[in-house]
Amino acid sequence: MRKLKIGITCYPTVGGSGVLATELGKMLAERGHEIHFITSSVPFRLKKIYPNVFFHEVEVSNYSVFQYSPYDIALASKMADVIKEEKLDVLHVHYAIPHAVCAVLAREMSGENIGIVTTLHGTDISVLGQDSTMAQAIRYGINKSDIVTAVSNSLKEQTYELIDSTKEIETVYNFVDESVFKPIDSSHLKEQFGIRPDERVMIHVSNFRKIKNLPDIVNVFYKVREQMPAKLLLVGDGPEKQRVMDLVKLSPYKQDVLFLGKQENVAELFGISDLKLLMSEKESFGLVLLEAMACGVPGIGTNIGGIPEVIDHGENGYLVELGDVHQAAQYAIELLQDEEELIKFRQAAINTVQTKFLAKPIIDHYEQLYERLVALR
Ligand code: GMT
Repeated sequence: MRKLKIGITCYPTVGGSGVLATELGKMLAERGHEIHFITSSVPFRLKKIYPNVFFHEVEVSNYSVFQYSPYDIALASKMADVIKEEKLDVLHVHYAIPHAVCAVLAREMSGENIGIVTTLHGTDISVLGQDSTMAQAIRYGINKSDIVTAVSNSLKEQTYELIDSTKEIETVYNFVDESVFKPIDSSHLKEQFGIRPDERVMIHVSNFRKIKNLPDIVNVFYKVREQMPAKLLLVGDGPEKQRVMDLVKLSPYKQDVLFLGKQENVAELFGISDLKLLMSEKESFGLVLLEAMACGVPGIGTNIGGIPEVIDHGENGYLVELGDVHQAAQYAIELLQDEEELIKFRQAAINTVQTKFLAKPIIDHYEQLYERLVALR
């Protein structure tokens, strides 16, 4: 395939959509494409230097007349500049609001007939799609994009339900970089965290928003902890963190819940983990679940959104109804007490990633979408 100039816009801070967009950009760059990130800061997963990856910072004016700084206008203007100056072939935006609308505006401003791909990630539809101040703009961004993808079938269906649009939406699953997320022996970390060899380790990684249902995670852990020695690793930061810390302080098991904050090398933490918990009330996919599975850590997740497209119940993890802490704990206890079964689940988790969510075929798919767009112009 010929090498393209691809603009990528995403939220550059911690969050699944930004992670996915950045990993995609890096892998496209490794295939020889020229990548232009147009974002408010350098995407946090963009650690390595690539000669063909460029960063265009969106700077927002704080002019005193503005009651609110117009980020969306600044982003659209920057996109238009980059489209023209860098002669982009494609603009791929992640998360509908405001990125899809800004891309459409930027195409108009630039006067160039550039192809726009919009990838829907989750809360841009499941939360904002129900917000009357946003729904119309989301529909506009979707309808005016040339290609729209969603990260799961569930999100695609939800988009049709919530956003009155007839635009064709293709499911392109999230993927993991298997050179980073793989089974790792990081057992030395156990000692550093004060985890004894006889203790099981459960892990949750997120941005600690309300929809992640952190109290359910902690309550599942307490029930497990009543039955066996165990530790819970809580990785990440966000608005709910203090509330969860306050909750944990009251527990007799407070010593067993470790708040690790934001961590760079999550794969190493998965290397010491036996089970991943994701008890969210909304989750279009659950990228972090996939990252855990790639490292050989099975998950227990809610039967919500795209999670059932990642977890095969009873094979590589378990699904429970939203809020069913009791059932989740039951599954966890059974699995963690049965070493042979746990090994089977660990292997099944790795197999699922290998067969359904490997980076290569998914990046191929995105490349085909770009190629289709470029051929039309
Ligand atoms: O909810 C988050 O953690 C961040 C959010 C985002 O949009 O940045 O994640 C969404 O996109 C991820 C990548 O596609 C999905 O794996 C998450 O399931 C999805 N989050 C929700 O739907 C709540």
